[in-house]
Amino acid sequence: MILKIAAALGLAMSMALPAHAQFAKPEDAIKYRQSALFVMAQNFGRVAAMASGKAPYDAKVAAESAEVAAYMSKLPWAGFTPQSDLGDTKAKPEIWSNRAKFDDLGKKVQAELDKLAVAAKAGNLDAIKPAVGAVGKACKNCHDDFRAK
Ligand code: ASC
Repeated sequence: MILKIAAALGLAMSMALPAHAQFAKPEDAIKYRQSALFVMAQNFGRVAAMASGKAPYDAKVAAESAEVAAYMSKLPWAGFTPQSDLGDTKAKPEIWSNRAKFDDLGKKVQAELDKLAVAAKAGNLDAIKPAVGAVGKACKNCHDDFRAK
């Protein structure tokens, strides 16, 4: 019985991984956040290309891509762990010295991607366009302060 409870607890904790991500080594944390940001950017970029007319508007693809981007935007932040400021990363030390501002800007990206996902789900290209602009601005705001060139 005790063992079963322990096993269930262990399972519950492992399922909570994205929110309380633990990494075996700093390189894993770096890879984790870069991977999440890459998948996020790929999906956002697909919608952005439609918004700018570089790609034909496909409502279904736009909705799916925006939804994936919005979901992915929840993940990278857990990868900015204390020991992962050094290594193969463009993350600036300011992330760790000014974490509150970094977290704020990260939340803004998530909020704007959520709005984009709503617009894309509604199939409204006229609403998608400004939402894409707002996401791009939110990305840039964070990069300006916290990503090395
Ligand atoms: C993207 C992408 C970024 C942002 C940034 C916005 O599509 O990959 O990093 O938008 O260029 O300024």
